[in-house]
Amino acid sequence: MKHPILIHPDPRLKKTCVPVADLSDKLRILADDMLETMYAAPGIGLAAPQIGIMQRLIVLDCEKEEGSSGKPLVMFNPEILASSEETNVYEEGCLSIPEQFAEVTRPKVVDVRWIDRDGNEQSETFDGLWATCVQHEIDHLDGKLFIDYLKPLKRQMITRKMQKLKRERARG
Ligand code: K2U
Ligand code: ZN
Repeated sequence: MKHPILIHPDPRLKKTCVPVADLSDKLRILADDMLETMYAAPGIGLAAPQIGIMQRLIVLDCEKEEGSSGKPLVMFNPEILASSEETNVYEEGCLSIPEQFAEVTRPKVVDVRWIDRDGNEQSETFDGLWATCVQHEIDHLDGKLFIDYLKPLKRQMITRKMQKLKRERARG
């Protein structure tokens, strides 16, 4: 099922999430719900705190080739083991900060280790949009948003726009 996505500012988006202790069918169903929510947004990544679940779980699918069946990844307890010196600039957005975009500089290549939905440890090197996305999602697990990389004035401007959006949505 689709879950509502929390909108910034929200204290749950600033908290550090707890590691997943034991995999369960409940957590596997949650991962499937997160993929459904992500595709419907549409988005290419989603972190559990964005739907109010304060656990270290992210999903991503950055396969953008038309017609490709997509390559959904489910990552429990993802960790960045190494990052390249070389950086990449990407105009990022966030499903929790709708319609706002800004350039963010991040390492171009990252080595990531995680536990997959079958409970097996995986590790892979990501480059390009996959690298940007997996770093954006892991930041969410540590309560970090892409606007935290911006100058204070720009961040405040975006936060004020989101507060206005939330007031309007509350009025229905
Ligand atoms: O975590 C999220 O909010 C989903 C993000 C993931 C993302 C942000 C920036 C750069 C890469 C991934 C996006 O809202 S998904 C929307 C999107 C779609 C295509 C390209 C970039 C962002
Ligand atoms: Zn985001």
